[in-house]
Amino acid sequence: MEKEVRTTCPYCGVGCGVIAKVAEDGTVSVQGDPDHPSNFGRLCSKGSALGETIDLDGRVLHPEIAGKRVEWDTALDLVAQRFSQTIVEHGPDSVAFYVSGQLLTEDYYLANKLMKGFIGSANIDTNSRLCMSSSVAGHRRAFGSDTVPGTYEDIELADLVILAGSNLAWCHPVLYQRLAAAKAARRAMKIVVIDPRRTMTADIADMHLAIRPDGDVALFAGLFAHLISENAVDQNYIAEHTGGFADAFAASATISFSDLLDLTGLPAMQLREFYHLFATTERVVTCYSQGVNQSASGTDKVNAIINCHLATGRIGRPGMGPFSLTGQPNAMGGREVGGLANMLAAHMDIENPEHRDRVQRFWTAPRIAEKPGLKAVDMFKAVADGRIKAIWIMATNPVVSMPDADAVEAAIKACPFVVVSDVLKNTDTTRHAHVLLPSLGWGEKDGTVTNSERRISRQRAFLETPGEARADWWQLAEVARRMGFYAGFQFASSAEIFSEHAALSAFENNGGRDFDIGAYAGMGSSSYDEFQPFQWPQPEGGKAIETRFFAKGGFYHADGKARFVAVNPVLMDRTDPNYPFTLNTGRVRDHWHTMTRTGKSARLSSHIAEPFAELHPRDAIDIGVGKADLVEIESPYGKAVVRALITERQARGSIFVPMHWNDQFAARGRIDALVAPRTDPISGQPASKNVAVTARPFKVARYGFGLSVEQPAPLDAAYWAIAKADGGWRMELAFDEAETDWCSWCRATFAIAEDIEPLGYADAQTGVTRLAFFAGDRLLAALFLAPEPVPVARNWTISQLVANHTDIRKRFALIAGRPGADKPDPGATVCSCFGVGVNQIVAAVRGGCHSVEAVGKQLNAGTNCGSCRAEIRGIIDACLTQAAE
Ligand SMILES: Nc1nc2c(c(=O)[nH]1)N[C@H]1C(S)=C(S)[C@@H](COP(=O)(O)OP(=O)(O)OC[C@H]3O[C@@H](n4cnc5c(=O)[nH]c(N)nc54)[C@H](O)[C@@H]3O)O[C@H]1N2
Ligand SMILES: Nc1nc2c(c(=O)[nH]1)N[C@H]1C(S)=C(S)[C@@H](COP(=O)(O)OP(=O)(O)OC[C@H]3O[C@@H](n4cnc5c(=O)[nH]c(N)nc54)[C@H](O)[C@@H]3O)O[C@H]1N2
Ligand code: SF4
Ligand SMILES: [Mo]
Repeated sequence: MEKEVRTTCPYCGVGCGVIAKVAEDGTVSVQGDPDHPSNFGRLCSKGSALGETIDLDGRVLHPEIAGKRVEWDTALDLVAQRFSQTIVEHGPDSVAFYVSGQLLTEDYYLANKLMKGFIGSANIDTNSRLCMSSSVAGHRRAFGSDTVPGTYEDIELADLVILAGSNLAWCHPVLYQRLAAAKAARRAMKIVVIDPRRTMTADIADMHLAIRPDGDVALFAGLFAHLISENAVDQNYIAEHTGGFADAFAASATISFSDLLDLTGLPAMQLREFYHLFATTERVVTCYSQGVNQSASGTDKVNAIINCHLATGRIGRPGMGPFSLTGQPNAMGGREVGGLANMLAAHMDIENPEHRDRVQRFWTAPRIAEKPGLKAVDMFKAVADGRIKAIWIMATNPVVSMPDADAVEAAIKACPFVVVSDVLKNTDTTRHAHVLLPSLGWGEKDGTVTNSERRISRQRAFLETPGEARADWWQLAEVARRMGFYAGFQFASSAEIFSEHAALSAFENNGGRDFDIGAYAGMGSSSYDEFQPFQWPQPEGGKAIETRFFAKGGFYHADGKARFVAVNPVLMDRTDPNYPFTLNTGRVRDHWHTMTRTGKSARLSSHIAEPFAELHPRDAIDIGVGKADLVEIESPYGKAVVRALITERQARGSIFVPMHWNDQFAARGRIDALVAPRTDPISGQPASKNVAVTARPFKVARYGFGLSVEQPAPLDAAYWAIAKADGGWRMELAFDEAETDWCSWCRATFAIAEDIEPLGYADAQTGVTRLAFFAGDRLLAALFLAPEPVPVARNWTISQLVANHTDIRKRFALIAGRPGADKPDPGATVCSCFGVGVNQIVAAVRGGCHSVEAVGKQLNAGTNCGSCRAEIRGIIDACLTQAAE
């Protein structure tokens, strides 16, 4: 019988409800949960493709020591023994956990409890350091607590929505859909996007402020001064509920207007217009994400934004407030359990002796960490210099995602004892594990996550446990008990852990701490099963549900008041002529982080199939890089080689490269190898969006494009990037040598038997070589080579992996690299849900479909998850502009 389970999407912090259906034959389909208050049934391209990422390909299914399968007991005993021994010999600070906002709250709670209460060190940090820590620090400075005051509904209710450093259309697509729907229904709503790049998100904006990298502090400090000079502030709110106004004003008032223009790089008219719009609109929500957080001035950016909301009293009321968009599915849950090295559990402070005492008593813990532990960048430095001698990495891939990634890899390699808990066997990080522990993945594990609007939802298991994989919390509890900590770690289920976590949130709270879910303390497993999504706080005793904070003050500093923060608008100068460009890094629509999951889906891999660098056309000319050439980017820390994507959307002097590609999917696409380990002085968050680099053409003798039904052997090429395709694999290639025995190269790479003769040709004059290998009526592999980027129609060629080739003409069409006239090439995928390509959309526009809706009607494109609607609108605009010219 078919099974239907309500769960939560494991990707972004929007936290969409998902209904997973498991058919009798075991196939899984997913749809948006119409009753979930985050998405009301919507899903984006990644959420819709969840069913394609849960196969067991590449999974680690048994514990391993030094790459050899062992029993769980052996692995757990070794982990406990090595951690205990290291602590005895070198003290509690000689060990560390590096965890993740993709852990469930229950896993996270136990990791933090074990390290801070039982091992007695605070050396537990998380990838949220790279993601949210500037927001946490900014909130704590302003509010006295890490509180997100608003709700998603505010974004729909606002008359002005500011998206600062957020590519909402690609990174929080369902929130973007909610925003787009609200704007369509209420034309008066204005949207302002602040981003150095013109992203897809900018396409629905009334105003795009193409700010200079890191000009945000100046922009919002200038706005703060403007609000005061225009008397657009709320004097009562300031007087009753805040402190520090005079100092903050003094700091902002010193910036002259010409300095503002210089620091923000914006035209005077635009700056004035934006300031006027903010000053004259009551309902304003300012959403911000990594363009704000991932900066050497990240915490000041957050406070510069909050200052403007506090000054106008626009906080905690419907349609108003600063809104930090969280990235990972459980970034917020991690903050609740105190997963950062400078926090204590349940939003308590490690520096506060009363808080430490309270947590220790609640846990009846033998000790409690006395001081903050090492933040991610410093943690890996301590691994490198030997201060940390044993590390446990869980649900994160630091060799790809940490700044100065090559140094992080070297540190992990040199560390005497490395434990990694992951779902995959081969990642850039797992390959250095002494002990590799197989974890349960999405659909197999049970627990809770908290989204950006403080809403806690259940992730539920609907798949069989594969092999011997076990929940992360189970692994932690087993190790804790083996280290001798029996009493604190006797949990039989995630429900029991959640119940303890809820009880701690209420313990001696009495309204003194924002995070209180006491209503869920002591919850049994059946209520946990029934659990409906809810927003905190939910104190014990069933008090009225309060969904927003701070409309009437009530901040968490000792005096109950918020603080204005005097911020410091400084820019990082590009003083080194050897590294004249600003490298900006971030995300693409259909990939998730280090691609360990989205890389499994052919559909998701078809939107963008290789790492790229967005370059401004004039910069491309200056450095001599042509369309689709390869470009080498270099910083003092490392090098990468990616495809040039020349576009006016990019600002001059900036280069954008996605963070996703790694050693599994590209020869040199791991961009964090170039990112300097430069951090915000308050939050310790790395500045991954503003890195000094240089760029030059990557000269090759031959460009190539390959297809293969089987996964190829490690690619012997100067450049390669590989992606899943329907029916096999696709790869972009480049070679140093012009002439080689390409046939032998294919045989070795694609494991082609000697008795299979290639079809194709090699033209010495043009340097073009084309080879294809068939078995029966099936294509096995093909290789296309040219002295310039290979001009074959990618999507059509890839479709030949699953085509029948009995007809010899079809084989020749493949060699030609283009379809016959009867089968037009769909072009690069735009809509991954329905596999609709750019050429099809252009044809529909030329045929009279002049709106996204009309294109949707004809081709279905954009009618499922809607993530590509901005791109479709862009294609329509481009076609219509072209037609008008
Ligand atoms: N498709 C997809 N979605 C995701 C993820 C994913 O991997 N893939 N990851 C999730 C996670 S963990 C996170 S944290 C979020 C991140 O979500 P976002 O923060 O929206 O994504 P990013 O692409 O990292 O960066 C956002 C934008 O900041 C801009 N920016 C760079 N420098 C500056 C600056 O100085 N000022 C301003 N104002 N803007 C600047 C960049 O050009 C970029 O367009 O996405 C989540 N959602
Ligand atoms: N240059 C640059 N670097 C960045 C960023 C950027 O914008 N630019 N963004 C930063 C941000 S915001 C983030 S959030 C990080 C993300 O970076 P990471 O956290 O390193 O990226 P993921 O690929 O999500 O890694 C998750 C790992 O956990 C495994 N996994 C999946 N499910 C489970 C599970 O249930 N249990 C366990 N134990 N393992 C599991 C996956 O296979 C994968 O190996 O990257 C940061 N790095
Ligand atoms: S917006 Fe997309 S990725 Fe984010 S939670 Fe919803 S379905 Fe998942
Ligand atoms: Mo993130």
